[in-house]
Amino acid sequence: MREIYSEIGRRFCLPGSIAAVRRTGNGNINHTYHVTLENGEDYIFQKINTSVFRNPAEIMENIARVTAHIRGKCGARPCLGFLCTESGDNYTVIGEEYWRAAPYIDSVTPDTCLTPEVIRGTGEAFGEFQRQLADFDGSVLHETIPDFHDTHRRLDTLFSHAKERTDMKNARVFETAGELTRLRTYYKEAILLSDRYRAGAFPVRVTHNDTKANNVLFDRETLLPLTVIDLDTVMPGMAMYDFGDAVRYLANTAAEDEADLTKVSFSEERFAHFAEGFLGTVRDTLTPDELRNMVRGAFSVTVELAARFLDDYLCGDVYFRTDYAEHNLVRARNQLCLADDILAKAARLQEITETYVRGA
Ligand code: GN1
Ligand code: MG
Repeated sequence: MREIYSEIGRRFCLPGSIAAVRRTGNGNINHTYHVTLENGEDYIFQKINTSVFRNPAEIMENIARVTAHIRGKCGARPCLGFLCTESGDNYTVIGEEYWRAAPYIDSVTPDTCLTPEVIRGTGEAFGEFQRQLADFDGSVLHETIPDFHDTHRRLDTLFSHAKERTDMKNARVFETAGELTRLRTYYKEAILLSDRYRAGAFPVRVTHNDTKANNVLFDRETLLPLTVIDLDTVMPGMAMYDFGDAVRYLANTAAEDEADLTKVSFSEERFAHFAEGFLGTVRDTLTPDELRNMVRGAFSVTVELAARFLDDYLCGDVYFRTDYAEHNLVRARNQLCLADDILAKAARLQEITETYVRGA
């Protein structure tokens, strides 16, 4: 047992000593551990990635505010919240490391049970989260990662890194020439929404900003959604990107890092189930212009992720967790393939969203 876990347990005043610790979760950023005490109680310990989140105290302040706001709205469902230390902080610093702890919620994630009901439930959960925050004043939130979903800036950053690395004759940049060309072709279409957002064309919502399906926990027995997790990136943002990021992940018939591109496609069925859950929950609170741009949101955020993965590949894999040398390149190719398929199916996907906007 590493001493650090016991120290974390002490600081968060856990009722007993630790019996087991195992790595859990499939996040690309933070390190998450499932901790069991001698008395059988389960907890989650998480080490915050401080090279991604430069100011962890600010994220934890955001989370405290957001969870306090939604606490009264959770009904019988568990409400996400981190434990506090004796001094009342919802995180603790050990050496250079920032740690937080929460009671473990026994659950499953859609990754492991992608039924139509679960996909619809995922849409409802993210929609509900957005509704719960509709009366929350986003201006009090810190921008934990500035310009997080500024697709325009993400693409420009990639192209400028590509240029620098071409000048440096970096091998990786030559390997990715084809992907860079494809991203240039998508540039104009992909930056449209974030440019309009920046110009004030869309309402500023308080959004989750990382709506991967595995950020919703479901009851093991009933398969009903319990809670949304991973609130690190809750910030002011666009409704279309929360929708888009969710379907980018969930409607992909392959994993986000599947290397065999013949397995990658955008499932209209899964998209429809998610749209039904999400739009059914939020459509009354969104403007017609937002509702019209959901499919474009899916395309834009998929291109954005392709750009982010490729950028990380060029920069030497400094951001996302990678398991092998080409991991980020594989992810970028996967997302480009998915973006192609979204474009090819765009008209049909638009019809589907319109059905759920009308409330069928
Ligand atoms: C990261 O760590 P995880 O899986 O929650 C990333 C998201 C990406 C996602 C891609 C803070 O999220 O933006 O969509 O990987 N989070 C951050 O898998 O950059
Ligand atoms: Mg996340």
